[in-house]
Amino acid sequence: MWNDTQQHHTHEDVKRVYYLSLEFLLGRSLDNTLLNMQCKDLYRDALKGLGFRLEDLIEEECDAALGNGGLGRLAACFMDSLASMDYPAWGYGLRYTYGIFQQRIVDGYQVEYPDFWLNFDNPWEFPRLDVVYEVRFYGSVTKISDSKDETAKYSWAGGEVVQAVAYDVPIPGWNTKNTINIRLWSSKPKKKFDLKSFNEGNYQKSVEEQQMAENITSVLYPNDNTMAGKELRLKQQYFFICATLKDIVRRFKKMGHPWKEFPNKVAIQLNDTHPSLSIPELMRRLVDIEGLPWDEAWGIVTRTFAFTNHTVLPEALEKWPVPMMNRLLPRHLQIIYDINLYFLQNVEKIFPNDRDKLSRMSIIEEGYPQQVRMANLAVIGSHTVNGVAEIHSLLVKHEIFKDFVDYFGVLKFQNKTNGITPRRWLLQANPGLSELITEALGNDEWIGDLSLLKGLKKFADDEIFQEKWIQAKYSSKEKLCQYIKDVCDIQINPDSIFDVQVKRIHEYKRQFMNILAVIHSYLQLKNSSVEKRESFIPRTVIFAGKAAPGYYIAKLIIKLINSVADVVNKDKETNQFLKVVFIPDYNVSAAEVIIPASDVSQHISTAGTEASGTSNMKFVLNGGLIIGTLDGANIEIKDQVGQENIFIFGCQAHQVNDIRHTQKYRKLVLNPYLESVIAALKEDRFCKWEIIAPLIETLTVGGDFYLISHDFQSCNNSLLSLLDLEAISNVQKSYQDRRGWAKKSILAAAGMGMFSSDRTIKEYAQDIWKLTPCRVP
Ligand code: GL9
Repeated sequence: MWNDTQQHHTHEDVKRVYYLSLEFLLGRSLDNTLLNMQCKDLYRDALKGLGFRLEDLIEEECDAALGNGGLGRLAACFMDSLASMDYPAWGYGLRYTYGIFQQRIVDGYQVEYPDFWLNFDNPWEFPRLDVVYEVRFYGSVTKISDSKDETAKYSWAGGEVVQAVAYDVPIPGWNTKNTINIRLWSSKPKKKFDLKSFNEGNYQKSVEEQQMAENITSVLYPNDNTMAGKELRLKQQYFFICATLKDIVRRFKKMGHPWKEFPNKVAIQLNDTHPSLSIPELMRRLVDIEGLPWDEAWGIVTRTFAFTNHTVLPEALEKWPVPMMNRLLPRHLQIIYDINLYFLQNVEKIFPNDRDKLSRMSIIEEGYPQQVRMANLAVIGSHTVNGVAEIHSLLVKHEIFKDFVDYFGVLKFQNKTNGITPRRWLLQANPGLSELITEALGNDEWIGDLSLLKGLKKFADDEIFQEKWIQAKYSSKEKLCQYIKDVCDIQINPDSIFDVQVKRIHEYKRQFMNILAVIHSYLQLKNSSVEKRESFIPRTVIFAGKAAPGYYIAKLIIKLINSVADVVNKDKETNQFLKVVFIPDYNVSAAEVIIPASDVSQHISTAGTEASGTSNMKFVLNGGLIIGTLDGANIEIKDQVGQENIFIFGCQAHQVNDIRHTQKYRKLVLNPYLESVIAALKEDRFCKWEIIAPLIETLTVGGDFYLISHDFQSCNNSLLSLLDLEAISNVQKSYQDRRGWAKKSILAAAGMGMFSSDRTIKEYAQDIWKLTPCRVP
């Protein structure tokens, strides 16, 4: 089917979309593949005949963890949707030898271990030793014709040359033959061994060169929402897009179309700025190698590329020092200068005498050293720019790319709210709930059309259905209990409220605020009488997530969570009411166990900082309710599920600047509850004060940039509305609440139709790629 798909697309000579991403966070493939190919039962029986259990075999597989978090997982969900909806699509990425590091917790601290996921080979990849391209770095540029600048010819030669070898990963769609391809590049030395150097006694140098080539794809940079700035990272980016474009161009040329047809046959989506060197690279291919005039080439380039921005955090916007790029990619830097020159000349015509505007819009940022702004390059070289949720796309238009909106017009800037694939995140992760939904709706068409979930609304008050719904949730909770027992050796109570926050650890995501609120709850419990405690609904607060290895404050947040967990879990007076768990090594497979089990989950970033979030969608789809801020896709989720089925708190994005300003110019007064929490920390009640003092100082010294103090009160209130110490004091009341809760949970899940990545992909295909499905007969 994999081959048939390619042959059919070639035969039909269709337009293809290429999704270029430095990250694909695929997780495991076996279960998902069996479900998508609708042969899981058959396979289970066959295995049984051989004496194996499918469930055991599934657990043997390593996660393919070639991504950091949301951005890489989004790419994986998009591949599933592209395949399932019969789009002619390819994913392109890198085959890192080491994926995202494995996290262990030692003495409460994160320790990183290499993720050597290929140790026992990867049965899902097919090495394509016949698909190999050379990639050049460094070297020099010579002018090879004397004509005027615009038609001058240049050649780039010398330097180092390495090879890119293709590894193909099949992505079968659900309920279709369409099986698309993710092509991942692995770097290899060009010549096996430099015998000349060796004979000259330069053994060390020849081995080093081999090493250098293999280094390029050896490790995924483990940063979330920050840029690495290392030369090796820039090498990875160029290595990736050079091989990818050669492959795309080769496939196009095989069909024998004239160059002007390129944008009608090829759409390239840039997943963030990471692959945006593609823009000068395609220019180089067209002008230097294919001999097209500059303007014609630029027309082709700008009708081919589209760019997705995934964050507004300034520390994530990629910039490369001009001297570094000049050394590594001398011809590309020249091309970037030319693109910039022609662009700024045009801007100047429309906005004369606005030097500030020109300097903001320039691809080159002045300074020592000068820097290449990759976001400006991506905007200028693309026909469409999109954000990933409504609020984020507004910030993209009105703040980060405001000048470009003035110049290009607003139509170039779109929104494509993220989505998740219901195949992995409901059908696979939650078979119990899936079966119940299929039974209630009368068929399984919801798997391919998630909007059909709205049919569950009519069961929201149905007592029998509610009971089944609660049972499905309960058995997911029992599974998570077992998982936590296995990996953390902590016994938790499946009847307690599971309150979950799992995502990369980051100040803007405010796990810190969550754990401070947990301390507050604990102190309240400690100060309550025994009778009062009895009326407290038990709660288990579950954290998981990795911190970037160089992110000191994020690592302290992990230490604080574990320190609080140690004390709270051991406290015999309170531990039947409150427990805290930090699950180590959060990854896709852990998410598949954790997400179906949550009663509530926290998505509590400072308003205006989380572009979208996608786990928020996964939790609600699995019948969990959100405690969240008005940020990212939370806002659209609230609109879809109704505000009575989501717990919203905290300030709004448009208020953030004023609050920061006020805090700066009047002395910041911390919330009194927060003061008492800090007082307890100063008494060393959880860990030594010296250890976490630098973390607490982000509230008091730096000016509480993420507004934890400001939002703390309302954060606690939203928790208290769930956990009010006075509330729900008898069995009958809690039983009533149980039904009320089930109703909210059903209605929330029923409202999640629009968050299928099928919907997202359909919008990209129609509005950006101009791509039509092509079904394999
Ligand atoms: C992110 C945003 O932070 C998320 O809010 C968004 O949901 C995803 C997908 O659009 O993109 N941008 C980003 O750099 N990361 C995101 O998750 N970080 C990682 O993927 C590690």
